[in-house]
Amino acid sequence: MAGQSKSRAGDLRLWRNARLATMAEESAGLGIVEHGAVASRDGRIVYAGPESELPPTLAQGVETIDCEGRWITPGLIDCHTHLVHAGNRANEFEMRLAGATYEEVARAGGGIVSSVKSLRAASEDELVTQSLPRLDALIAEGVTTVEIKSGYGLDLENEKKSLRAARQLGEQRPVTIRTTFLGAHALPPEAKGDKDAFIDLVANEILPSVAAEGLADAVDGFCEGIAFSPEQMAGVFDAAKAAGLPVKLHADQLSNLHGAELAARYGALSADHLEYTDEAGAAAMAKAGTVATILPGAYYFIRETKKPPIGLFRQHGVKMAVATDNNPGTSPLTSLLLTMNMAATLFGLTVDECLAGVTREAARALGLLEETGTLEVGKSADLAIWDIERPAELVYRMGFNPLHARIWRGQ
Ligand code: DI6
Ligand code: FE
Repeated sequence: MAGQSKSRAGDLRLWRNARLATMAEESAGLGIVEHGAVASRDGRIVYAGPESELPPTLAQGVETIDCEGRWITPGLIDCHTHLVHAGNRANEFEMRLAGATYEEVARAGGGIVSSVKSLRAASEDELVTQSLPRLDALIAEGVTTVEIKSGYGLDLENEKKSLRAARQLGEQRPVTIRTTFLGAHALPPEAKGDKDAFIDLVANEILPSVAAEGLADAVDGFCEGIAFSPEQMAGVFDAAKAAGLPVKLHADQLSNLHGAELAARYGALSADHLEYTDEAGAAAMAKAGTVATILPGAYYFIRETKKPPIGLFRQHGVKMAVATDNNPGTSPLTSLLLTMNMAATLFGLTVDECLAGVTREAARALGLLEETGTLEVGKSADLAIWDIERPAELVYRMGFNPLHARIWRGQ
């Protein structure tokens, strides 16, 4: 699979006899086209609409795929993952099941710090090798774009190693990888409890160096009592701004520190988790156009009971993305299909919201809406073709994969 499948120029391809969920914003609901066709040239969509209106020039001498009535959606997008990590924390999971508290787990060497230790001990190639099966699990479900955060390195060398490993994954598989620098994820042991000094290091040394090497497409942080304060995060965001990078935030996951408002104030692409976000936070996000990224895997896995305020997001017109949050501590989840089911079952998202959340809104949360996330002319020909009768099946099933074919950049 390596290498050779990346962008072959000059190809004109046509997928016909399909039902489309274009997810185009201006169309109602899923943007359904019952007797549809999609054409691509050089990896770009040149037509998506009714087959009867296909321009004749696109119908002749073209490599044609008969979809036999199957559904085509945009390729899925997982817009929030910590997919590059080393080892796992199944041992902690067992301890917790046996009744251990978070503190006991931490004292036994668990928590984020144990993942930091494992990541620092792994080479870049080992990280790639360990992360590929997780990426492949996503790809097998029609995912064509994945965001990957650093945040288990927590020093210059290891943060860069993580981001390079993430970029390497995009060279080894036909998938678009977007990298996010999450230096402000946790306090590493060598910081000896001094959060301000560590934030200073992240903002003034690690971030500028990561940005100068072009290793990150965005900057994220964990704004929480057990992590960093809004003031500390603002320092990191100022540095991101100076480096010309957009920001995102893990906000209001375990308590309401008004992270959603902080994210909105910085014009963040997204604020993520948001279980404890209040109405002021939702209103601020709506005004700033900051996407709410809903992460039901973490909510489920840590047995959180406070649900994100979906009603407020709807009321204020906040766009919602849905993602796995794949990470070894709070969401060891590599199925975006199951994630949609969780978002619907646990939080009451509709089928349309779930599907928009893993396509159009996930693209928006990555600043990629011009590039992917809907079936519209000019965008990358990233498609998922499904053996289903109705789109709701993609949300309804648990642990079943109806993917028929997956197209990335027209291939
Ligand atoms: N929020 C989370 O739930 C994870 N990171 C974050 O910012 C936890 C990551 C871990 O435990 O490894
Ligand atoms: Fe996360």
